[in-house]
Amino acid sequence: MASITILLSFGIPMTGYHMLPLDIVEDAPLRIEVTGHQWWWEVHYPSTGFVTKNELHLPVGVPIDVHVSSADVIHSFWIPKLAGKIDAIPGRTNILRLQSDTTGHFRGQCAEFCGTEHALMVLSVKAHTPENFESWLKAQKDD
Ligand SMILES: [Cu+2]
Repeated sequence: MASITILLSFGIPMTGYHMLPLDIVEDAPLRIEVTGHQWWWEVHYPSTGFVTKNELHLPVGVPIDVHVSSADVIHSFWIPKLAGKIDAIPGRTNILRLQSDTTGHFRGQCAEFCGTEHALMVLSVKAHTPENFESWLKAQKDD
């Protein structure tokens, strides 16, 4: 029993660490909060306070922590070109670290059947150069 406890105490933290898609950094440069709703995505940029609907904007070349939750039923946040799926669960926040290395437009899709309009629960993802991302943020603040 004692040897199992010792092995687990070494094994679990290391396994968990290696399952992360990107290295841990002290401060993620950008935090984006995504909440699933039947049947749309709410995307909140805490550093600015504004919200987009069914659109996620991010700068290329930097790791981003996406804090994923749900307002109603279980959804699954998935941008196939950028990262694997992560569940959006009511009352819980799951964190997905992702990074885009190219500018462009990507499609996100809810990957968990969540009701009659599940298939329409699409997220439009735009990866900007850092300069264009700052311009986009500024334009949102000015609106
Ligand atoms: Cu769904």
